[in-house]
Amino acid sequence: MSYVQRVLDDLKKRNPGEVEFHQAATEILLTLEPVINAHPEYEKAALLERFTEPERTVLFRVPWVDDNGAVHVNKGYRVQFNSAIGPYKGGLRFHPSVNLSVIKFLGLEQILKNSLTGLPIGGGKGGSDFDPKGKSDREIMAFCQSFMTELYRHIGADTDVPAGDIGVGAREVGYLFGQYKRIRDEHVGVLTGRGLSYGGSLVRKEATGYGLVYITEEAMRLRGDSFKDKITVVSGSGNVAIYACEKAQQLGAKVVAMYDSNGYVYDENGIKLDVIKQIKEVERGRIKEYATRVAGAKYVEGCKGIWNIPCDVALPCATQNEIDGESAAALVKNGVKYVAEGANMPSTLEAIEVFQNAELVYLPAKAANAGGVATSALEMAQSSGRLYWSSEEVDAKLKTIMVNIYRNIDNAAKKYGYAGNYVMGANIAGFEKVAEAMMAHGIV
Ligand code: NDP
Ligand code: 2IT
Repeated sequence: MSYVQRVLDDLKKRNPGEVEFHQAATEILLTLEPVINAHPEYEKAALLERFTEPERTVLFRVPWVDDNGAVHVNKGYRVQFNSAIGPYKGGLRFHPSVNLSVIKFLGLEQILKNSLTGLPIGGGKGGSDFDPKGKSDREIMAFCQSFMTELYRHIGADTDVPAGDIGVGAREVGYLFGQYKRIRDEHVGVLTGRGLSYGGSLVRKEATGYGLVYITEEAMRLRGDSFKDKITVVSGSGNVAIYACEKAQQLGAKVVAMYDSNGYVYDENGIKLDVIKQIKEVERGRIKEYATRVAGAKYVEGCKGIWNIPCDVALPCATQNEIDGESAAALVKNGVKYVAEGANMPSTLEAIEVFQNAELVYLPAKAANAGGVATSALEMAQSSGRLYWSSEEVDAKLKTIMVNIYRNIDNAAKKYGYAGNYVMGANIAGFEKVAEAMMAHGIV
């Protein structure tokens, strides 16, 4: 049995029931075989065993009081996965589906994603099974303050720098930062995605969605193609989805559908993003509302049907495993040309196989959505330098980073004889740098 296969089998045995973690580890480890074969010293140093075991896992209780005086207890997590190339960096997710397996899959992905940005950031992830939906601002604040009252002792601007993810946006980052600053008496860049009035970076809010479109645009450009008139489906209607839609539309795409966890809207005239922003960013409402406000648009209950809509470009931007084998086959049958992942692990292993066996460009999450964390690293640089860059400067850096990521994953895939396989390319290019740093540090 190969070293890679043995590590994967052991990982499944030693982390029973962690299905999302097993899925991410399977997708990553099996593609690393060529690098491992080229470096027999890695096995002697138990490099993969160390790479797949978090350096530290923090689990904690988060008690809080709702507006009626009832006491609730949620679970809090921070997985500090790998600090070989920089301080732990990665978002916090607040969603009822959060558990240790979800945070570990996200953390493992984050190590390689952060490496691909070319910036000095290690991998981490955290969150809670708290559900922000329907909570008052005071309840959100109470929860965030309680969460940070434990988390503060584990993080720091040079140790571990959290940010947003599902259910954690500008409002939550604000409350988390306020509590950190109050406890530690330090105004430092300990969280990214901060508001512009207290150390945030221009373009961070837009960065994941914009970056997703920039890397897809580069893949198109090299094929003599562009976003112009491309029928595009974007899943989700949160931070990543909204700014992916915005940039795709600026480049001439026609985005015809988006969803939230209840159902999707289809607008053959092209989604009116100002209406989506009003419903989602201002009112925190449901996407169903869109069909009552825009003539000609229709709402369909349930999410899965969105992938049956014929499109040239699919940008999954909601959550893990939103595209299964069947949905992938429907997209391929309808002639999709580009699939680029804004969400983390939105495609099941079966879906990835369908995409890779078809004639299309498939850009996996850790490369395609790296623009968010890359811009977080730019925010860290600005915090350390105690200065601000203009939006033009940040946007230009983001674009360069995304183009470089495309080039690096393309080259890595070619180097090992897998041209066009960006899953191989992204995993290998991300892993090589982390592996080199870990070897340099000795057995730690
Ligand atoms: P938001 O909370 O802003 O938006 C999430 C969106 O996805 C909402 O529309 C939400 O619908 C939908 N969604 C969540 N869970 C489900 C589900 N189980 N089924 C269907 N729809 C669902 O999060 P973000 O936009 O920040 O994150 C979206 C994805 O992008 C995640 O996978 C995240 O890990 C990834 N990502 C985020 C980055 C960032 O900078 N924010 C960076 C890189 C990746 P509803 O409102 O109904 O719950
Ligand atoms: O998945 C991700 O890359 C994020 N949620 C962003 C992490 C960050 O630190 O900006």
